[in-house]
Amino acid sequence: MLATTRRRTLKALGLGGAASLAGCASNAPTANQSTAARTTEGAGTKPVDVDRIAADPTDIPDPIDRDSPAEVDVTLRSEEMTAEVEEGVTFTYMTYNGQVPGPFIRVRQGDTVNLTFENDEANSLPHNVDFHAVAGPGGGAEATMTAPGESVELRFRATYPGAYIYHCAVANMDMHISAGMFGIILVEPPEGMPEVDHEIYIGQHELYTNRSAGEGGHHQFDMASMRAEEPTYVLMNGEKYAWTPAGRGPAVTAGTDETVRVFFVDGGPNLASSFHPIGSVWETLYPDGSLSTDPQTHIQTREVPPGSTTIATMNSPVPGDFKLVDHSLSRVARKGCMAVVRAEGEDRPAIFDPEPA
Ligand SMILES: [Cu+2]
Repeated sequence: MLATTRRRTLKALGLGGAASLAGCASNAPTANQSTAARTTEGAGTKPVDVDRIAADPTDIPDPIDRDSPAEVDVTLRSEEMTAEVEEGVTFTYMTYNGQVPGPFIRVRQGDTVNLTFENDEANSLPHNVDFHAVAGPGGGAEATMTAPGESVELRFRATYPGAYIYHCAVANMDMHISAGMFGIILVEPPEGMPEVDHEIYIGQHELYTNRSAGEGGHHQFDMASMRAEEPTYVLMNGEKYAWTPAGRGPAVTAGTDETVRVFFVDGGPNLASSFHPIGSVWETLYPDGSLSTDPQTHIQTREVPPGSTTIATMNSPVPGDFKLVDHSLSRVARKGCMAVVRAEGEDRPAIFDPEPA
């Protein structure tokens, strides 16, 4: 679990009410925080508000263990906060609950969601949230439009299953999404989803700044490069190589032959991702996060447009590091877009032998 520092202790995204009574309190994603501030090294950077802006890919609520609808309380809090994109490079992100992507929300088809949306009083801008899982005007965007210091409530029923993006949708929505305001709400079908060994959560998006990738110091958001759709960084979970052994954090680990389900969201705001696991294929894949059809099987690379998701599983019979990438590979080599799943277990030369006798 991540140890993060924050400007203040924040309420974790919570589930309460009927869901808690039904024994589903463990569904609440964790967001344990303390209050100290921290300063990065490096000339020209800004003090950071949080050690890691990258969401922990394993921080996903447990599968729904209910056979009837419930009321689910969810709190999303918009927070503008400075953090490192990579070592020596800072950027002032806009976030839901201080992480990129925002918290993974998990409900069951037919559930009623009681959303509290808060706009941190320390923020400088209005924010809101548009859920693609909401059947209603703007996905809730107008209903949740708030100025700094305001808090509003929205009640909606999750009427159709699937994995859906949620994102900020104020007038400069491309800017706000680019700064980090997007995440996944998963609406499980009543019968649930097949059991797997591990689930992880990855969000890709683009950062548009006034400097080059890797140039030290504080990067300002840059409207001209966003208008031209020429991002400085293309990232998974908000930081360059956020969850890679060679980058900022450890790989996600799984045993050989264990199945890993990846919930992937492309926040964009502009670029589609050609999502691929190097050294493997997607064993099963639900295009666009639709759980209304059977999954495709043995898919090498799947395009995920901005504003959409995919749900895919992978497993490896042999040990090694499996890089999750956007196969538009300049984004990997030049702009920071990668995550790693490490498979641990016994070698199997009959399947893969790098040194045949
Ligand atoms: Cu916003």
